[in-house]
Order: sequence, then C-alpha cells, then structure tokens
Amino acid sequence: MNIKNLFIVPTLILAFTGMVACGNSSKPASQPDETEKAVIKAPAFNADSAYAYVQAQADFGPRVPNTQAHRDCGEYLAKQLEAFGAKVYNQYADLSAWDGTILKARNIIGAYNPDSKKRILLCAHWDSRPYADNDPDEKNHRKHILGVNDGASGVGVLLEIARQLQKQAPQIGIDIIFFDAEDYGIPEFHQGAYKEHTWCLGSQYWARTPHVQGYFARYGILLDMVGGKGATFYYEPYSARTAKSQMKKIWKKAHELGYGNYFPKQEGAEVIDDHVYVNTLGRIPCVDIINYDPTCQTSSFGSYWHTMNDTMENIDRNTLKAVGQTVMDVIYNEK
Ligand code: AHN
Ligand code: ZN
Repeated sequence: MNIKNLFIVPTLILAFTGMVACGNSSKPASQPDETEKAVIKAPAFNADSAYAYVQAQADFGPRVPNTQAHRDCGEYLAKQLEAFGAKVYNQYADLSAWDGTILKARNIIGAYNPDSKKRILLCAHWDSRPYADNDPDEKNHRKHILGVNDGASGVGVLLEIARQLQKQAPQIGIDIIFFDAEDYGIPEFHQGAYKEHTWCLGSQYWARTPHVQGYFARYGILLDMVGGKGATFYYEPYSARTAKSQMKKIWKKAHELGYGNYFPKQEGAEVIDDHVYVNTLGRIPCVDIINYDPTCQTSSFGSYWHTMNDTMENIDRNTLKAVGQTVMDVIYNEK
C-alpha cells in the first residue's frame, strides 16, 4: 500500500460508518444545518447597470427644483420605477425654502408587494443642490451643482435594486422613496442667523403626509453619497442611537460579503439628513449609509462635496456594488 492509499482507506471507512449511522434517514450527511440554511443569497447587484442610472441622471444636468432638468428627471425616475414593476405614487408639494422660494417638489415612491404589512423602506434624495457653496472658488458659490455623488449615486443604486426586485421578489414588501428638496438647505454664504429645518424638505413633507395613510415600515435605509471611489461608510451617530440593531445588521452583512473596507465599524460624523425626519416625524428608525472621509480638511463628505467637481469622474462601480449588494443581501434575508 502506498502513502496515497493510506489516506483513502480511513476515508472510505468513515463514509461507510456514516451511511450506517444515518440508517433510514433520507437526509444526506452533507446537508447544511439550520443556521447555515437560513442565510439567503440575494440576486447579484449589477454595478454597470447602477452606474448607467447614475449617468442618466447626470445627463439631465443639475436637478435643482423649479428647473426643466428637475422636471424631466422626475419623469424619468417615475417611469423607471413603473417599468420595473413598482406601484408608483407621486407626491407633489409646494415647499418653502430657507429664503422663501416656493419649490415645486415631487417625492417619487415605488412600492413592491404593497399589500404586505412587513415593509422595509429604502430611500435617497434625487434633487441637486442649487449652491456650490463649498467650492474653493467663491465665484461658484451660487452655481448649481451636478450632484452626481450627492444625490444621483443613491438613486442609481436604488433603481438597480428596483430592477432586481421585479425579477425576484424578497419575502417582505419594499418601498423605494426618492425624496425631493433635500439639498436646498441654508447656504454657507448666508449672512443672517442660522435657520433650522431648511434641509430635507421633501422627507419632512413625506413624514408628515405619507403616501399611504397610516404607513409603517420596520425600518428604513437611506443612501447618501454612495458612489465615490474609496468611500468609507462609518457608523453615523444619529443612526447608531436611533436604529442601532438595524445598523449593526447592515454592517455585519457588508463584512460577511467582503466589503468590510467600505464599512468600518467606527463612528463618523453626525449629519442632518432625511433619516432624521423619517425617524422623528415618520416614527420609523432609519439608517444613513453616508460617506465619511476622516482625512479631508474641507468637508467630512469628501473634497468635492457641494463643489462644481461633484461629477461622474469620482464615481466607482466597486463602491456602488459594495453598497447595493449589501442592501440587497439585507432585504432578501428579511421575513
Ligand atoms: C448638512 O450638511 C446639514 N447635512 C448633510 C446632508 C446632505 C447634504 N446630504 C447631502 N447633501
Ligand atoms: Zn448635498
């Protein structure tokens, strides 16, 4: 008997005794146990597809409320959700900005499995900021930004998730909300007193007046600036306080899928974002997945945040994939 056969023989004995032990059980010995079996693998999120949806929004130009690009992009987004099989709701509202401008706003909602009582909310803002007030060149501070990472990236990821939801439904209902007028908040160059609640006007309106009476979801996930190359999504402290278990579940899933580098398990900066109003006014805990750059001097959201440089060049498919796949694997495991 050579050395190779010495290994084979005990294996055969083990296999035989294993068969005897199983006796009349029809269950093969290799079947995963209950805990392993419980993890569902979500369909594959296509980052090229998400990237194309980001590009499509950018191609409209800045989607600033009260502009033609904004109206056209709103139509595009509602049509896309419809094409992906969602029940679409449009909320039109006149919202008053920090300077008294009346914004013709539109929240766009796509509902999947609308009759289910078990629901998760996914959201992002679709408008772009009217002010490049963080731009190094002061002459740009009153110009509209393209809002590719800040706005279009989150919406692009959610459109790809919508496309996947149509192909294979998870066990629960999903609502995708594109909030308007998030980014019309009081500008840095304003000389007067700071005014509260000037950001997130669309989500404030929705949380006070949901698209369905008595609307409820177990929790929400907000995507904001989720496309930048080398982005890092730290625990956002407001989310960590108000949606702790959901936040941990998302980060755990990201690490299991191999996206740990994008999701450090450490706290970043606290932000006023749509998740705050979903939580306070809508009474739904909501996790903000938002880029936090601890190394940047000019903004904790990255150097191009609220500048003329928030363009397609910063967008990396790998980041879209890390976020999109993580969110998908979380929602496909809800029952
Ligand atoms: C503030 O700067 C107050 N909040 C950040 C929320 C935001 C702006 N997200 C995108 N643009
Ligand atoms: Zn912004």
